[in-house]
Amino acid sequence: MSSGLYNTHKIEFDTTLDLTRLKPYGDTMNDGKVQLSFTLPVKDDERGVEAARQIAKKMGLDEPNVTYHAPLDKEFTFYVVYGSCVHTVNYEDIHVITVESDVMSMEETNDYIREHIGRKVVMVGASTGTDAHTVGIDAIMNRKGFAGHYGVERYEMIEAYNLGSQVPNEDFIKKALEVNADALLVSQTVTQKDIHIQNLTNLIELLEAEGLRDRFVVVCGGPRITHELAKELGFDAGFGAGTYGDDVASFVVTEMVKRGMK
Ligand code: B12
Repeated sequence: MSSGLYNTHKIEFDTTLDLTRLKPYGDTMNDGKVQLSFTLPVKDDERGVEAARQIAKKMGLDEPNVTYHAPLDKEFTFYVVYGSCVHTVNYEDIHVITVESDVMSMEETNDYIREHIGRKVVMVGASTGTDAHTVGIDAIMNRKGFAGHYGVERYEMIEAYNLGSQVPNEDFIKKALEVNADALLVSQTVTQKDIHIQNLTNLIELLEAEGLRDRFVVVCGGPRITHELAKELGFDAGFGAGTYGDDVASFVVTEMVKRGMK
């Protein structure tokens, strides 16, 4: 409807939240708005922009708009595309496997260890195989910790050994035996060509071959690690992005008590 000079016609948006047909949210419910960035191995010109637009459309973005493009070098261009995702998922049908343990503070974990285990818990951690990334394992282990959460080295009742990066699985196990470890903490960041799966599987196979698997609580973590994947590979737990030392410490000590490890 219009009145006078100005058009006061009100656009009606569908604002109903239907969790069986969940879509990204931009400004209004169900608008499906997303922003996507990628690189194409072509030069930065109008033809490349059209290619980026068509690729976004094929990915399920309605009315894709290339809002930014910049050359990375002569034959590679970076694009940012904005558009409305046409796909939906049924949120009601989604079930994920997550680590089920209450997260305790550092003080609570120390008290729990004193009361239920009665000695220091020994943890050995490393970024194993060829993986050179140390920031993740440091976030979990270093005294200063990460984002205001202390790492396990700071816990009075935990004796922690951080072996750093590129530690072969054989050396990792050797050190764990040498210090009589209770828990192994493995970090894996690089997932190209599924190298993390090969490396994590190899660790479990080595432990099983030596009859050592049940001697340790074995957990892994990294940006592309899920609890479900970790369980599938034979680990006790897996932790992804946003994990803190307290999540890991709480899991390890409660798991030890559950398994009667003294
Ligand atoms: C810093 C960095 C590097 C540094 C590492 C320095 C160092 N000392 O760690 C350097 C420059 C050496 C590097 C090298 C490489 N990198 Co790099 N790197 C990164 C970068 C920018 C940040 C990673 C990081 O520090 N994150 C911060 C930490 C805190 O997060 P996090 O690791 O996820 O850790 C958290 C959780 O995952 C979890 N967690 C992690 N570990 C553990 C362990 C346990 C036991 C538990 C419970 C939890 C847990 O808790 C942590 C805290 O919440 C990422 C890109 C990015 N922005 O993420 C790329 C990235 C990880 N690198 C990448 C690549 C490809 C490489 C190289 C292969 C590049 C090359 N071609 O040479 C090499 C790898 C060499 C090798 N042999 O490993 C890719 C990996 C792609 C993939 N999926 O495989 C990324 C994603 C970049 C990209 N977009 O391509 N890299």
